[in-house]
Amino acid sequence: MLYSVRMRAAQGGAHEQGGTHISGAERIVCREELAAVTAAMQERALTHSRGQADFINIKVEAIAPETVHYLAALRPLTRTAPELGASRALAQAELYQAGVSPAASQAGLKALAELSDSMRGAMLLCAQTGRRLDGRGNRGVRVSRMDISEQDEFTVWLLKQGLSNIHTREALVLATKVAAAEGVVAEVCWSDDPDYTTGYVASKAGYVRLPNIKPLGLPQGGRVFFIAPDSDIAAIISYLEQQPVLVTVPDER
Ligand code: WAQ
Ligand code: MG
Repeated sequence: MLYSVRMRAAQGGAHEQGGTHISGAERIVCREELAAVTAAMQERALTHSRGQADFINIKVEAIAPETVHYLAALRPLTRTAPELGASRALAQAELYQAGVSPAASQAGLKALAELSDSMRGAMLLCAQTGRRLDGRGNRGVRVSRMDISEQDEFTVWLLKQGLSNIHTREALVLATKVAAAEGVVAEVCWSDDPDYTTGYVASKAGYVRLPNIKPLGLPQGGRVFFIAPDSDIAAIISYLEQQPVLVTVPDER
């Protein structure tokens, strides 16, 4: 049996009582790893750069191994712009390439830039009009039940590309699951960790890292998933929240 382990932590009370989102994490592990993984999640919530959590929710649920979808990781690429404006322009260009209209990508970047408090989930916007589709308000849609299939092999693969940090590792897993959803055109993200200023645009075509997309010290970040017109929103949300996914190292070409 495998276990989905999900953590969300807030400060000033639980999320549903208006607390500020501090940290979240999603893993899929075997029985032997459970104790260590839940302990590490608690520690992460209590020592986070966004502040010390006073509410931590850790949920453990068994997953039948045969329900897991295996997906090859998106290939990462880095496009470095010298400052925020140029980096966001690159984000817009990448989103356009992926099939997001200029109006929709503008609406998405504006929605992220204007967040006063970080959400614990993502906003779903129409890739054509930029209209919000998920109706989840400040909560957003939290992608869950995903992890790396073979941790050590994945580490080696990332290192070969000069990538080693935990942000990239976790974001690649999430972006790979999201990009594989039927109806998802692209994603844009930057971290809510004040000390992490690299974001990305991801689509079925790949994962483009974008350094300098936010100012250093800013605790606001978020995610926008752009959805093709006429998609089944309930089915997309159900896949994002429920479908177990393990991400594998892509075959060498
Ligand atoms: N599902 C949906 N949205 C999420 C999830 C999730 N599981 N986890 C985080 N978010 C949203 C939420 O609004 C957070 O406030 C926001 O994303 C940022 O989350 O390769 O660290 O975990 O170097 O702070 C990009 C890495 C790192 C780029 C992004 O995001 C690279 C990052 P964070
Ligand atoms: Mg964060």
